[in-house]
Amino acid sequence: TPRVFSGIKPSGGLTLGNYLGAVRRFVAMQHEFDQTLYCVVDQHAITVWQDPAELRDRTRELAAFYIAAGLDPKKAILFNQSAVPEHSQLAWVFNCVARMGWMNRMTQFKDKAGKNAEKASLGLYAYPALMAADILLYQATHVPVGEDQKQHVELTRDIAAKFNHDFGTELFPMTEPVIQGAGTRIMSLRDGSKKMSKSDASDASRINMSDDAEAIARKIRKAKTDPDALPSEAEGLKDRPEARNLVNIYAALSNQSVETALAELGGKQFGEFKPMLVDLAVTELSPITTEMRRLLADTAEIDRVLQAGATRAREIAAPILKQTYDCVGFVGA
Ligand code: AQP
Repeated sequence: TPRVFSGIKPSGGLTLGNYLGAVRRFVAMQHEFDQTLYCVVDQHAITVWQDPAELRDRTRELAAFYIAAGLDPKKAILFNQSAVPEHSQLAWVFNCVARMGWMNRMTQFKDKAGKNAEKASLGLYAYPALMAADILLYQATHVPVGEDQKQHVELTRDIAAKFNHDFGTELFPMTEPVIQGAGTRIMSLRDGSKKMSKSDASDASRINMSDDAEAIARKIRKAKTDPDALPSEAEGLKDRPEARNLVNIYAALSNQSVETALAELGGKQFGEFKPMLVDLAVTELSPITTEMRRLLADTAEIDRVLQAGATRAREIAAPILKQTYDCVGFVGA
C-alpha cells in the first residue's frame, strides 16, 4: 500500500526552506494518499547538542507549524519520533545492515562534522541509518524531501535492498524520494551557493517562519543580488545564483514554474522585483505564523495531538518491527 513518511528536525527556528522544500508538499500529499505520517524527528536533533528546554519548545513549535501550514491531525499522523520507540529499535538492526563504506560517502556528515570529525557524535554519523528506520518502519513508499536529502533516501533504498537480500524477504519497499517543484532547493539570502539553513550563523541569511512582516521585508531588501535586470528565460539565470534563488522563491510562493514567473518578471530591476517578492512572502507566510502563535498558546493541546499521533503510528510500526525481528532471528519477538 502507498504510504508517505517524512520528518523535520526540531533543531532550530523553521525556515522558508523547510516550508517550501518540505511542508508544502506534506500538505498536498495528505490529500493524495490514504496514509501520511509526518514526524518531529527529535532523536535526529540531538545528534548535535540541544538545550533540553529549547528542544521541548521547538518540538511543540514544529508540531504547531505542521498544523498551521495545513496538516490535519485527524487525517495525517503527526507525532514525535522519541514517542515511538520502534524507530530506535529498527535503527539498531539497520546499523548492522549498513556498511561503513556507505556511511563514509554521506556528504551531509562531512558538511556537518566539518574538519573536526573526531569530535562529532557517533549519532551524527549513524543518522542516515536512523532515517532509513524512520521511513521503513512504516514501509513508506514515498518520502517528500528537499534536494539535500536525496542521498539519504538513496541510502534507505540500499539498506532495504540489502536487508531483503540478506534475509530472503520482500519486507521493505524501494522508497521513492518526492523532490518536486521550484522550492526543493532554497538558498541562503547572503550566499547563493549555500542552502538556506536553520543553523546558519547569520539570521539575515534566512527567512524564519517566525519572522514578522517587517523582518521579512528587511531581509529581502538586503538579500544579495547583482546589478542586472531579470532575464525573461530561465537560461539567463544560469550564472546568477542569487537572482535565481529569489526568482525560485517567488515562483514557489506563487505556485508557478520559474518559466512562467519570468514571463512576468523578465526585464524588471531588483528595485522593482524585491518589493513584489516582499508582498508575496508576507501574504503567503503571515497567516501561517499567526496561526502557529495561536496554537502555541495551548501546549497541552499540542501534546495531546502528538500523543494521539504516536499511538496511531505505533499501530502501524509494531507489526513491521515484529516481522523484522522474526527475519533476523530474535527469539520472543
Ligand atoms: N534550503 C532548503 N531548501 C529546500 N528544502 C529544504 N529543507 C531544509 N532546508 C531546505 C528540507 O526541510 C526538511 C527538513 O530538514 P531537516 O529538519 O532535516 O534539516 P534542515 O532544515 O535541512 O537542517 P538545517 O537547516 O541544515 O539545520 P541543522 O543544522 O539543524 O541540520 C528536509 O526535507 C529538507 O530537505
